[in-house]
Amino acid sequence: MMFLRYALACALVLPACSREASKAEPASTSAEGRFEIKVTKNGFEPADVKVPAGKRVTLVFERKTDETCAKEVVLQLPDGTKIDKPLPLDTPVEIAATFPTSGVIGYACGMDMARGTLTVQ
Ligand SMILES: [Cu+2]
Repeated sequence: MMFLRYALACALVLPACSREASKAEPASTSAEGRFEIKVTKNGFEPADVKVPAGKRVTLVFERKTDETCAKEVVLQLPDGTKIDKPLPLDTPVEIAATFPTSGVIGYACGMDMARGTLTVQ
């Protein structure tokens, strides 16, 4: 007599992928001095933002699409500080700065393809 024994004991239990999606950040209370710039498939919108000279301002970048290469923003401040920040999808990224003198300051994506400007006045 032959007994064939098949042991089928392959049970793979994959743990469910749990996402840590909730990270509550306290929103700034003052809207004044905040300038929102969205990244859409058209690029930075609005492409030019007017900001006051000599005042502390907060630029709030928020990328709203994956159809863009602008997944980071590169900006050089008047004092020479280079800011290079990733822009995660649907996440506001704040850059606080003071622009002492009027003029036009350009910024771009990491590859310098999508561009926008700040008009300081
Ligand atoms: Cu780019």
